[in-house]
Amino acid sequence: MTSKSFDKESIKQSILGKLQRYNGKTLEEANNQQIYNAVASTVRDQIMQRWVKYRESDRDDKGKRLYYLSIEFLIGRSLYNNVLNLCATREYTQALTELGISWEEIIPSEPEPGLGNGGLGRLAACFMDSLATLNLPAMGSTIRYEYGLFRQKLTDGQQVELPDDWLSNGNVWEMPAADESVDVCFEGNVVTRQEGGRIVFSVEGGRIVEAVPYDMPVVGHEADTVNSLRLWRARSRTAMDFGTFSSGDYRNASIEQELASIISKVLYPEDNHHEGKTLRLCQQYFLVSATLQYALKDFKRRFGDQFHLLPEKVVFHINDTHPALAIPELMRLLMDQEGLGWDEAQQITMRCVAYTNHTVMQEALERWPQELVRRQLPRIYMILEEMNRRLCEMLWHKFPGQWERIGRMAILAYDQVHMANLCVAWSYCVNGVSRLHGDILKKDTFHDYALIYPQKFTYVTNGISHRRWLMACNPGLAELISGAIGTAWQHDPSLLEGLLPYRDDAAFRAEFLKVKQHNKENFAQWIKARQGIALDTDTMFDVQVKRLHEYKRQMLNALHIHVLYNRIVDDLNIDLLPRTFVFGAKASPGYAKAKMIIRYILALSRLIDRHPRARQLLKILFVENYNVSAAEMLIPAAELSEQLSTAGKEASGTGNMKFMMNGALTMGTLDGANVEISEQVGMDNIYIFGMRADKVSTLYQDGSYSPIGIYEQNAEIRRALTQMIDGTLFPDNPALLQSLYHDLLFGSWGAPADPYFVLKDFGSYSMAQRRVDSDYRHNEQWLRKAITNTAMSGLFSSDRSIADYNRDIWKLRPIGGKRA
Ligand code: 26V
Repeated sequence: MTSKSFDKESIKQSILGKLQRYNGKTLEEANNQQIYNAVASTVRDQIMQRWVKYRESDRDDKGKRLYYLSIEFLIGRSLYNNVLNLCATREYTQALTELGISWEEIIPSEPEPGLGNGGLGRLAACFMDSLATLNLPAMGSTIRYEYGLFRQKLTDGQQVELPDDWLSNGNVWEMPAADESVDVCFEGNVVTRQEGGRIVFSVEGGRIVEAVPYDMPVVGHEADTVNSLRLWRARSRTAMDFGTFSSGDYRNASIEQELASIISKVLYPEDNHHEGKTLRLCQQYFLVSATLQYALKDFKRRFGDQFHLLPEKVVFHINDTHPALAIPELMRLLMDQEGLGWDEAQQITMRCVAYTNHTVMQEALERWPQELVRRQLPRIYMILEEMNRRLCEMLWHKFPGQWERIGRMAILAYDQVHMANLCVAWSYCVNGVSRLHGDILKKDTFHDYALIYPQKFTYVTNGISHRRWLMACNPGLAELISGAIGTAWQHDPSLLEGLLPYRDDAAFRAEFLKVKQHNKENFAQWIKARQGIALDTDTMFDVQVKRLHEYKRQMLNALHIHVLYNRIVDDLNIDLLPRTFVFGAKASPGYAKAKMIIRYILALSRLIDRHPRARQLLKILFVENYNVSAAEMLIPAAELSEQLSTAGKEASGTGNMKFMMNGALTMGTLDGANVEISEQVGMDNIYIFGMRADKVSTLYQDGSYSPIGIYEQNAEIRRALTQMIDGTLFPDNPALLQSLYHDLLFGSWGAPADPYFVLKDFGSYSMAQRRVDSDYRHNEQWLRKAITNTAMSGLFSSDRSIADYNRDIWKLRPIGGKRA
């Protein structure tokens, strides 16, 4: 890439020119925000040129297109990644240096789009990066939430939520496309009329909300492809009623507008917990209706009304059940708008939609009250009824008399709309996100469906963009790797395996350690500036970062630290590896128990800090407002990666892959993708502990588990648990953690005691941690293990995931016949 626009001099000139034109400022006068804007808009100019060119060539292309529908896209900041994918890092870095600017100064000025809760949203973002890089024609589609996931503050030892006003300074990377707006209709009444011998359905008197698209370019790495991530914003079509306005009734004049725009106002902060809020249902329908209307329009521009071609030319991928209404919406558009009959519309729809499941947690399964759906989306509800009627008729033939089974499999049952059944019954492919998860879907979650459609079920193990999660966030390691094995791994990360022989190279190991040490110091500096906390970078960095959830078992980690603390207090001569335990986690605002666990961790942290000997050996850091940018600072600095989920509960995990790639060793259960990670690196290079998924599942089913026995036998556990409620942690309010204590030992509200087997797995976890303690002291051995992890991580690049999806599910043709 040596085009003139990327030579250092013209980059410098255009940055200075932007500052002058937009801000009337010289470089010396401008602040970091203004410089960021100037730099970003020079990058955007480059992307725009390519984007226009790409879309021109793509406009009339007759190939198949993917629409990746997701209620969340957790994209993170764009500037550096765009520069990286344009292959202009060297030129930009030089230009900035000569202007006296560093990346570190300007990058933080980019607001982070927090349009996702966790794994599912981040996966969607990594997938967009890989799709463009592999030159696969795809559009991501989501909602342009005015407020992303809340900002987390830690105040007085607990989480406080603040709004995330990410758009307040504008978004350099988006382009509104108002001319492609569409109407989405809610409520109203279904009316029928006869037209040429058939019944035509329409909705009258509905509430119309305008969907306005904002597009963000997604540049492939060293690729010509520039795909789009489309963010839909809700707006009132009727705008302001000026009659009402001028009569002085300001409230009523704007009421329509407010009702409409509320749909894209805020991202729901629930992760893995279905609440059934009306507005959430409206968000889901808003997203799918807008996307499908656009997709059909684009299809018609290319192929007219040859709808039988649709399955060959379009695939809609639904990321979990949140966009499941895409199925009845496609039926509606094909029938009511395009005039197809039911059977034809059904045949087409069933071949156009594929579905990924991301969780087996019961509380995350989406079920909507039938009444709610009927009221908000009357025509969609009608279609769901007919879909359900036909489905149950078919099931009746397959399973005569088995009412209970049919009830479990139905779309409408017990006054609820069952979104997962809708997806499984009507998608041509259903996939899990790791091998274990795929097996559990077949054997358990969708067992009934797997009996009749075994060929529908598959799995594609998740992946991460090695560009963002290694090349961009850990340039030191990327450079070290390229110095050893060349740069081809950047295109084909499976080549990282070429690092294996370097385990025996003492000089390489020393360099590897140096990079890690540098990253630890870098992170320590960053956290000192943000939270005022000083870290000892000579201690091991042991990290657990992910959403706070009982099944992820932050509690197990905390309890273990608590036990270590007591050992130190008791034993003046204890020989313990000094560690910094890092946590980062947001709790859903309504998830009381998760918030309680945060309080426990913060209280432990205080307890340790106040003990003169304990604080020499242990430190707990809770990273405030953990998000993509924090992860990019922290993961390269990590040495131990905590992946502690109760086996069978974590569908895949993707944080585990990021840590592995950056040379951290995994401490984990045999859950999700940990299983495949352990196979990649071998048991000598990972710390596996705890019950297996099958054991967990039998123990759960037979209800034989009681933590009381463990409590009675294990004095260390007993002591830590007692201290939770005896005033050791909260002298002024000893009962604060009472419910946490009680739920672990006795259960509550009909829930069993310790439902995620924290106490059950404690012993095994504690043993594995002892092995870490001893192994880390053998520097050379540890480094060999760390290098092995990086070397074997190529399999977990999202480029591999996307290639799998494309081979097995989508079957898109790469544009320009390049990579994929
Ligand atoms: C589910 C729900 C349920 C209803 C209400 C709101 C809400 C919001 C988000 C979700 C998604 C939870 C599922 C999720 O994020 N799963 C994670 O997906 C990752 C990518 O496949 C995977 O690595 C994690 O193991 C899995 O927990």
